[in-house]
Amino acid sequence: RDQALSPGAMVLGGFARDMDRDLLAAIEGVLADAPPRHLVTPGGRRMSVAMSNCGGVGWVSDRRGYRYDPIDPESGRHWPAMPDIFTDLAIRAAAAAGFAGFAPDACLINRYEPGARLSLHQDRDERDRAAPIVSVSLGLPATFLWGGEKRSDRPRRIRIVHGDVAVWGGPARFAFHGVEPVADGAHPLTGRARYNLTFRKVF
Ligand code: MD3
Ligand code: FE
Repeated sequence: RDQALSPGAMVLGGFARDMDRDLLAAIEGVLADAPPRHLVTPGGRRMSVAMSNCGGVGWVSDRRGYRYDPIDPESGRHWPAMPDIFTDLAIRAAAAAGFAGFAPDACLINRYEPGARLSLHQDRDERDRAAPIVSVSLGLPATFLWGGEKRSDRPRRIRIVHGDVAVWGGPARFAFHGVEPVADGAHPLTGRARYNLTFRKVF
């Protein structure tokens, strides 16, 4: 069930499955301190995905732009600490995909309700361009759109289910990617929701 998608990019099928309940409990803990919110893009559009963060810095967007900020602008406090179970998983997944020594300092938590989507984009707000990104999916299934170096490259569609972990770095680090609108449904552990954790080394 592992899939090498292109040099530097792979899906580790079910890599996080045996920890799903512990991961979801840790997510609940973080979200109790930093509730998920629908950020606004610099263009003024409300994102359909609700987001929060844990770790040293968190990704935020508003009318002024995108940035990594050590402070949650909603609360004025630091983001919650990254739970050890998150850090351990991210390091193990990166190593399994060939990126030894990954040291994430940020974890973005994306919550998708049915219909929520992420349009095609690149992740390029991170200062450390050598580190990979690790993505953990829980709850409702999704279809990743996996493009190329150029926005106009026709994306591949990749089905991602509960417990799958994707890792991309090296030559795949700046590929365009997105998530199709999540189909309606209910997952036994998350209900009508999909969670995605993305681990990054920003600084
Ligand atoms: C990168 N989140 O938060 S990465 C993000 O499901 C984000 O919420 C996705 O993209 C989510 O910035 C998880 C999905 C992904 C898929 C294919 C890729 C990232 C990729 C291909 C190349 C590079
Ligand atoms: Fe992304």
